[in-house]
Amino acid sequence: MSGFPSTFWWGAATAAYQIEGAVTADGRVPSIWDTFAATPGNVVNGDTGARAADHFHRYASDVALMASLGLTAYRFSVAWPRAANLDFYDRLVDALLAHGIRPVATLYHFDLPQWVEDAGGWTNRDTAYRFAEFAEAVGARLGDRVAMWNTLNEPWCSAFLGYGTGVHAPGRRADLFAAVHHLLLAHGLAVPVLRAASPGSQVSIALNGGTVRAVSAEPGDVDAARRIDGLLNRIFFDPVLRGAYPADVVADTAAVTDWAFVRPGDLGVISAPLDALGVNYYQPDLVGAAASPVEDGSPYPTGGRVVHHDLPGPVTDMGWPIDPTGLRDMLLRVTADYGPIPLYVTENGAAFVDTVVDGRVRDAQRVDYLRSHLAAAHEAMAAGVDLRGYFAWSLLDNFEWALGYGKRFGLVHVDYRTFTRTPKDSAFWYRDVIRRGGL
Ligand code: GBH
Repeated sequence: MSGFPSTFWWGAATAAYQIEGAVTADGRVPSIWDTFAATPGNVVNGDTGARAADHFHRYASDVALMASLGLTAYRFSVAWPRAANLDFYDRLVDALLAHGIRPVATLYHFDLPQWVEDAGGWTNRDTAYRFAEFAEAVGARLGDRVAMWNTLNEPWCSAFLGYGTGVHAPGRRADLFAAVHHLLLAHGLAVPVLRAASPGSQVSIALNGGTVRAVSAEPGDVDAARRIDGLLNRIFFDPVLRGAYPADVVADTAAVTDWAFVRPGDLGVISAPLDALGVNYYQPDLVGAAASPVEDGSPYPTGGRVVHHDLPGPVTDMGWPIDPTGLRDMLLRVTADYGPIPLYVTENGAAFVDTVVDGRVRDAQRVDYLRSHLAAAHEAMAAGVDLRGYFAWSLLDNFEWALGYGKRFGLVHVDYRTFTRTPKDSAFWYRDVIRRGGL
């Protein structure tokens, strides 16, 4: 069926705190997720990342496993709390290159050092400058070998969940829009630093792209979709790619923030040209107007004017609807509104209840999910989207943040007592897709 270009990057993605464990090894300092997870009630079952998938000790066999699946790229994150000793990443990158796998490094995937949070975290402007220093240290150490950099992963989660709802670390209610701005400033400051340290590689950012749809064509519902699209997507895409915050978002949020933290020159820094753009896609969001103000528990400060509707049809173990047209539409929209720029799907995947039976995990639902989403990505390419690669989330079952180890996103099953890896049927299916160069 659908062939992909021979240059296409076939990848899988992970994040440091979700897989590494070894939280005190090599001088690693505590992160906000160590603190948050240690506080009862924050993470399901009291789970923490203390052992995770033990990848820190098992990286060599994990890289061999990636090679056996035929991956041509691997997206991992570098833990800022390990800044004092980056030896682990040095070994990881060398192992990847030895197996012909492109290293794609993300510099921030939710794991702020606790000492940075204690100084104000992302609500403090200084954090952006501390991040640029970290980027410089990582660039100096790995810049000769990393193929692509993502400055940040999903700053929406860091700001709206970390400083809004408090479902993510640090779980502190504060001016989440200050956090948005300082995250974006951190990104912008890191771009030239990484370019200087790593002239042969690409510099990018991984944003979550959620396709927001109105429940009807009624003006109130269309306006609800505009608000949520503004707060989920445009609040990040616009400053990074157009150098301005969307005027409607600034107006919509006037009751909760004055945006006084935006200083002259910041948007020029934030909109430093990129080589590529990463989009993480999981599910669409269906929204409409609220008849009377509602408190829906969503992370969006919309004054209760918006209702989030359930979509009909199947859902994953996260309760997220399965709709690959949302990925196609997101890629088309990003290209139309912000392109032309090379795109990568930096995360896409699904959690299901996976069990090992006679050494095998029959995750047919994940195969369907991945197949339909790759087909949707291919459709977007046929319509002119410059998509250069795809990273399945995730290589391994891992610590699913506030939901702990109960949600399994991996292509590879992890037994958390023995740390045994068992490639699921989806891993072998993905290997065959990569071998064929298409579906
Ligand atoms: C990603 O987050 C993370 O990068 C990754 O670490 C994580 O393991 C993976 O996905 C799976 O969760 O429903 O109102 O909250 C994705 C988180 C969830 C963020 C859906 C946007 C939609 C808005 N995304 N969310 S809302």
